Order: sequence, then C-alpha cells, then structure tokens
Amino acid sequence: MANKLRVGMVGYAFMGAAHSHAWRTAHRFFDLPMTPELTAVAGRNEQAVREAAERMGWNSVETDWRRLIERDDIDLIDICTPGDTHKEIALAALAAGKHVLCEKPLANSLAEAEEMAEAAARAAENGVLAMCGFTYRRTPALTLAKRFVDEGRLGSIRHIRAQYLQDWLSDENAPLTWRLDKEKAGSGALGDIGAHSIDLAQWVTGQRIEGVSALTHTFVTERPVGGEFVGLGGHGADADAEKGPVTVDDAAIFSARFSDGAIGVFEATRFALGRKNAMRLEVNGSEGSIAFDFEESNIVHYYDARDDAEAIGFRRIIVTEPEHPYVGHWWPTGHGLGYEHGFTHQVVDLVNDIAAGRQPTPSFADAAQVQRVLDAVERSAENASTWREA
Ligand code: SOE
Repeated sequence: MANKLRVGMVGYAFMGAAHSHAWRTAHRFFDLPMTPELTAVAGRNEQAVREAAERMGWNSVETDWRRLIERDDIDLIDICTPGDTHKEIALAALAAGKHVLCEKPLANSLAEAEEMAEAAARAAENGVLAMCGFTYRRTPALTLAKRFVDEGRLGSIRHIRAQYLQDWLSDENAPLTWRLDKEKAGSGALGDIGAHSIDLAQWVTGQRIEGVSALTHTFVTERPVGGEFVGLGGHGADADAEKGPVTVDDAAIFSARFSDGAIGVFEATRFALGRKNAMRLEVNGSEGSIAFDFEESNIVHYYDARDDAEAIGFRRIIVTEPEHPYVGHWWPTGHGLGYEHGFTHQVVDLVNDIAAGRQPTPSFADAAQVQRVLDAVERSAENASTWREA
C-alpha cells in the first residue's frame, strides 16, 4: 500500500470545501505515490468545525491551528483562511517541518510574502516543501495554452489581455464580509481575483511583469453589517441596517510591461453584471494567439498564423481528449471538467512533487512575484503620476 500524506487543513469555508474535495478525490482517479489522508481540520468554532469535518470527511478536529502543527501525525498544513493569517500559520508550519499548501494571494503585503518566500527557501533545503494555490494553472485548457506557448507555437509574445470579471458585489446592499476588509483580505478584487490573472499571465508567457500603471476604484464605500451571507456575497439587510466601511478596491485596471518585451492590459472586478466567473486570458504572439474564458472552461481558442490562407482562423479546441493535460484520468472524450478539477490536479501535482522531493509550483517565490505586482498596482493607483486630465 502507498504511503500516506497526512493533511491538516486550517479553515473550512468555500476554499476549505474545494480543497477537501480534492484531497478526498485525487488518489481515486490518479495513481499517486502517497495517499492523502484527511487527518484533521481546524477552526475556532467547535460546533461548526465538527459539522464541517463530518460533511467533508475529516477524521478529527482542532479548535486552534497551532495544535495541528504540534501534532506528529500530520505531514502537511493546508491553509484555507483569509490572508491575514497566512504568514503566521505558514511560518509556524514550515518551522515544524510540515509541508505547506497556502491559498492565494500568498499574503496581505509584499513584506509578508517575501518573508514567507525566504522561510520556504530555507525549509526546502531540508526537504520541507511549500506551494501556493494558484489553482487555475491546473485547468486543462490553460495548461494546454501554456504548453503551446512553451512549444513556440505563438512565436514571440507581444500582447497579453487578462480580465477577471465577476458580479457578486453588484448589489450595493450585499453584506460587508471579510473579502471587503483590507485588514483581513489585503486588497479587494485586485488580490482576490486579479492575482489569478497576474499569475496566469506570467506563467503562461514565462515573462515577469516589470512595471505597471494602474487605477483602482471602490464603487460602494459602505455596506450593511451582518446581512445574510450566502456563497460569496449574499443579500443585504434592511435599508436602515447599520453600515460599515468597505476598505478595499471594488475594481482594478492596469497596464503592464513584461520582462521579454510584451505589453499587457488587466482588469479585475466583482461588479461586471452578468459575468459570473469570466477569467479571460488572450495572448498574441508573432506566429499565433490563444484565448480562454473560464465561463467556457473546457475550451481554448488557438490561432496559427502559418495555416493555409483559405482555412485560417481561430480553432476552438475542446480540451477533453485523453492526450490533453490531466484529462485522460477522467471521463470519456467530450464529457468535460469543472472548477473543482483544478483543485484535484493541484493535489495530484503537489503529492507527486512531495514524493519526489521536488519543488512544487507555484512556489512561494513565484507567489511573492505576484505579490510584487499587486504591490506595484496599489502604489501606482495611489500616486498616478502619469495621470493627465482629458
Ligand atoms: C471569489 O472572488 C473567488 O472565490 C476567489 O477568491 C477565488 O480565488 C476564485 O477561484 C473564484 O472567486
């Protein structure tokens, strides 16, 4: 029987549920060198964490994450909490010799992210490995897009166009939740969803973002405290309910220069009515283009400038063939995968890397580079010295 990888997870809300599903599922569809065991989940509210453990299949609970780290029957700490706790938990786990998987964005500030990346680099010297959960890298259509870029099919990259559009904050009476609190979340749409676009753009193209010019905006500056919290946002309380300040951006847009000569435009918002999870990426090179939209997550569009003039045009590739990344482990051709599969593939890659003693990606250093861009966007937006009145 394969060895076990005994997991302790901190947090059990939306991300905790997605991670639990992945830890439970990965070895049932992929041959793994170690079988994940859902050893313990931690949360402060004992009754709630017990219910979550029961529902999601965890063997035991702790009401203090520090206890997870002290336990000698746990090999890996999975951090699914808001950003204000990432650094403390990750540093303690690495110091105790536990591998770490940490949700994105890595931290709430660049200084924290850099400290975490340094700690991870030191831990890696002793075989203790850390990874950040930029899960969309493991969406097969995006993995395929990266493969095309790496194979040189697009030639040299000129344009990157990245949008992450959601609409769950459009209702101005949606309640004030942790994602709207700078202390807890670090930033708003920028760090929550823009960070995914930044990571993907850099990863797919293999180029770093070296500079940005940015604009951020908060459309609704105060919201009801304690409305009904459903899913991500939910519905507001009465019009006369007590309100509290929104301390993060609702939307961020920026242009960027990449290390190898490409230029990019980015937009992140949770106010794009009708766009539910439209994480879009388009890359144009000297020989071809790729385009992706998570609302059609099994499809990548590919344009090859070398095609016959008569037949040239974007090909709509349905990424459900067994030859496509990860896909052969799932359903017969054409049946498609969803949001949760990215998390499962993340576990597959992480477990394989841990078993091989190999650095998983994205590393904390990769995630700190994303944080460097988030930080530059915030600094640029605060002091838009290139701003000209029109
Ligand atoms: C909310 O905007 C959110 O859940 C993000 O926090 C996730 O990272 C993204 O995968 C989906 O949207």
